[in-house]
Amino acid sequence: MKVGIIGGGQLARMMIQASSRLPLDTVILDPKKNSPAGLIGESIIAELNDPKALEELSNSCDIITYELEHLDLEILSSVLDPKKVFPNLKILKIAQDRLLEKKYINDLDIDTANFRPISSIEDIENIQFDSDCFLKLRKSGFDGRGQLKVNDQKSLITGFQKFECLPAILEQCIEFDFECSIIVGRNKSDEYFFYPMTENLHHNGILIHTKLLNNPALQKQAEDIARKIMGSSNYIGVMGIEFFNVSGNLIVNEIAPRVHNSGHWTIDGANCSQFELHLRCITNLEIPHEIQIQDVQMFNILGSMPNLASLSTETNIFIHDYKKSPRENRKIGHINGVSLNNAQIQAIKQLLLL
Ligand code: AIR
Repeated sequence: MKVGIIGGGQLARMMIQASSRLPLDTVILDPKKNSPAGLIGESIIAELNDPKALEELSNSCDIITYELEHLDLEILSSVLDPKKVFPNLKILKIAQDRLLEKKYINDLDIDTANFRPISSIEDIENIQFDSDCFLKLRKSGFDGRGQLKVNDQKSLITGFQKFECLPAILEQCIEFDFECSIIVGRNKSDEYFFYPMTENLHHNGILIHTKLLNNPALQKQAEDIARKIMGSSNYIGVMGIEFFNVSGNLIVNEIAPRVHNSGHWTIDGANCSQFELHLRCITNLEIPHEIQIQDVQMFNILGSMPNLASLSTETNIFIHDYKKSPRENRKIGHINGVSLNNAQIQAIKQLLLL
């Protein structure tokens, strides 16, 4: 069986690495020859919205998946056989657009931050501010891109103009205790695999650290929410759901219809990584019925690769280098640490300037 992956970034790279344990071949589509995934696997080199290349991918693969959501849905729908695409294109459409996403979630009786659409300067005229808000582009923003904090009409208008008056939402800032997430897999037989939740620390909207949360009440809430979202959308594959914890109540921040950065710890801390689980779910390979977890933490490496030689001989520390060129705040690798002692945590933080 062959799986085609649209996108050749680190997420595709880690899927290819996981596929070596499975009876599967993979091919990626990416415009760059030396993309993180292209460096280790077969690739078709073309733009992600090139209909001919997508057709080639579709014809040569049994199953198609994607590792980023900002794709041209019209082209995908016209070229790909929907029976081969997982997660389905309906949930991709929802997850691509913050307005559709929030409405979908609220319609399932799941809480999100309060929001309103902003499509023109006129939409801003009657807005009264009683708390800080985020102006967020409906489409194409991630890792803190396409969002701005605003607290009055003037800053909102300036922000909207800075975003070239593209469709956006205005979202109320949530006073949360901490941010957390769950990674879940669902297969074609409606079987679920839930990883334990993690608490996530962000800096400027970019994830820098995850550690296991270990909170049964929140875990139960998160699993119920995941079942509602994934069941109602007939979701097949792995999904990441990000939450704000507000006094023990989970509020959904956003969903990712793919493997997720806050699940990278599963490579070294679980019996089945999120990448392997995703491949198993979409290709109908059996998924594990038991979960074995280690006490693991993940630290993102942003910008450029520091000299990590001092960590590389530690047997409980695993360095993952995506082989990307350096760029400010770019996710270029991560470190997983199993049962780290305090000295090791300090050493990692120092090297990563956290
Ligand atoms: N990605 C996809 N959505 C969010 C993220 N972080 C991953 C995918 C994608 C890569 O980040 O693997 O290909 C793009 O990273 P960059 O640094 O090239 O922008």
